[in-house]
Amino acid sequence: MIMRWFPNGDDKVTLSQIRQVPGVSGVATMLPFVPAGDIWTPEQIGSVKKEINDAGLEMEVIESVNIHEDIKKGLPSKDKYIENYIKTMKNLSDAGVKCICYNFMPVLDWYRSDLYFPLPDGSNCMAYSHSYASTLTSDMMTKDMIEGCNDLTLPGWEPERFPQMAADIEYYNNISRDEYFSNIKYFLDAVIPYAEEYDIDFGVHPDDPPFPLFGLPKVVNNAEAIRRYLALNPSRRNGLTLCTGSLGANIENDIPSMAREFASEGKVPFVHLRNVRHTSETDFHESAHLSECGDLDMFAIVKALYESGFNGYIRPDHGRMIWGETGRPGYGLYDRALGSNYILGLWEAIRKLNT
Ligand code: CS2
Ligand code: MN
Repeated sequence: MIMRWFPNGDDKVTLSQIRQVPGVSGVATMLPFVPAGDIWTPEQIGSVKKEINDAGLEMEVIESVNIHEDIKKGLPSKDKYIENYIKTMKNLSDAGVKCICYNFMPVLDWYRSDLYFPLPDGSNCMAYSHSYASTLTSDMMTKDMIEGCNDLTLPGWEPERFPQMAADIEYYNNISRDEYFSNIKYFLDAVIPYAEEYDIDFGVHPDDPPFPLFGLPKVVNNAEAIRRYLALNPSRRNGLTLCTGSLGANIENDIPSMAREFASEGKVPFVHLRNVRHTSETDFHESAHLSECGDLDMFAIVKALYESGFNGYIRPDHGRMIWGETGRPGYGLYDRALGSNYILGLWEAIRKLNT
């Protein structure tokens, strides 16, 4: 069980706080100030690793090493950025990293229409309204996200992305989903042999939310798309980050059955466990992790993982803001700590009933 943590003073939650959450042994982290496409140097990686290890925690998971837009677009310059990506993988592997979570979403990494949606119990959480999102231009969306970020970077909304967003959207509107999948395959075929050599599992993060915005191709939004993605390169290293909240935003997705299918193939190195409550077919807010607080059956999901022999990393993903905490939306300490221990409790009960 790990928690996400942001280095370089870019997190209000401290490593010593995370160290005190029972059962949490490490963090998923990243270098937020290295632009996508640049090499992460051994020095940069080493200093973050030292800080994490000195706090008594492990750094075995990176979320994310972002993919340069030229790779996603399939431009000739992609080879240079892929070469850099492989160098970063080597440097991470030398530092003991075992898993890289990344995404292949064009332009947008994730989006919520409300970062501070109030819940009846006085807490707040992130929420999504598809009809609202559909009225926005990319500039309006960016403005909303920057205003809501509480002076912390929002992962996936790094300022370097903003200037070319509108032009990028236009670019993707002119390529087909098949072309997009061939760009993914090109990337996977280049990096996965090195993932094998460097002993690193790749876990692609699903599209969040799983509904199309700005006419952009959706790539990892249901079981069929995941099958297609994993089949692009058959190595076990080409895996999935099973994010229950992202996939669960589409009520048609059966998360326990996806967990069973992909984890039993050994293709799930990393799981993001969180719950969502739907307010309509496309609209939802995030909720506390407990099954009864949302629409997902956490017991069924954890059981499916257990029974499929899952032995990767789990993090509680997003949480609500509770007990007056302020900070990066989704990434407060308290609710994620509660969520992690609820999940660990489910895991212990299922394990003991099975042995
Ligand atoms: C998402 C993403 O899971 C999450 O927290 O908000 O930012 C996710 O980290 C990336 O898509 C992974 O590449
Ligand atoms: Mn996630």
